[in-house]
Amino acid sequence: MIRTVDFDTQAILEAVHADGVVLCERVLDADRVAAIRADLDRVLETTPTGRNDFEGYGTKRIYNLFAKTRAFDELAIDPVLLGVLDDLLGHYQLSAPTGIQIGPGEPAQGLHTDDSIYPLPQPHGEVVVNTMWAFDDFTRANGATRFVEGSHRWGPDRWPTEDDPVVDAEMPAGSVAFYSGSIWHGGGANATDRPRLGVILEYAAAWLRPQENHVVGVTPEVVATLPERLQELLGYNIFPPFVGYVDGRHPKRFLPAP
Ligand SMILES: O=C(O)CCC(=O)C(=O)O
Repeated sequence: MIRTVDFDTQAILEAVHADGVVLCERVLDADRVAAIRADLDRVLETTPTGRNDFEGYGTKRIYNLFAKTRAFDELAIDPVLLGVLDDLLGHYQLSAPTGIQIGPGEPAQGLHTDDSIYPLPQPHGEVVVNTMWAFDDFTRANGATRFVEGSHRWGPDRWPTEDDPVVDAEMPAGSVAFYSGSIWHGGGANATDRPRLGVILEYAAAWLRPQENHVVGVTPEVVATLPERLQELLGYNIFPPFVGYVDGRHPKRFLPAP
């Protein structure tokens, strides 16, 4: 069973270091869950299902999230969350913020690690940290994310086998799972007749290219209206001393006046 802790930076860090994954239950109250859900439902109406096994043929993915909804502007810069990222990643930006609605009948996604997309020699320090926010109750039956606890410490020569226990991140709507980019995990099978909705806010070290190119995806006019910290997380940042400059200057200087 995955450990559950208070929504507290130190408690989360301790558990992620030890197990690679931790749950914080009911961080969002029912009204906030309902409001965010309603806006995601609007977006999902025009969101296609996946194109391959990894995305899931019966699963809808809301890419380019910050161009489509304002529902995550506050959550993405929540102080508890940023405290965790400050410790684990130092300088970072949003990598793959994505709504994931696993449809009824979808088989389990293959287990994978989120940081394996970067061709870095292993072992390496933490370069990716992910959060999965639940907007339905996550259950074993409806496709709760599955994790191999402790596998964030395995290194390059070990893959999950049938002998490795896989645990389901069962959590009520409004909860969040924090997990290391090196932990083996995947979406579960949805054996119910209702979809399961979650949103990953995934962050990567600022010296890496983020999975999604937010600078192209979210217009400068929209970015200009957002909190400054969120602008930085969407690519308008500098990794010291000067990675990310534009014409020798900080990229924020190129945003229009809000
Ligand atoms: O939907 C989930 O529970 C996890 C999905 C996932 O890990 C991914 O698509 O990378």
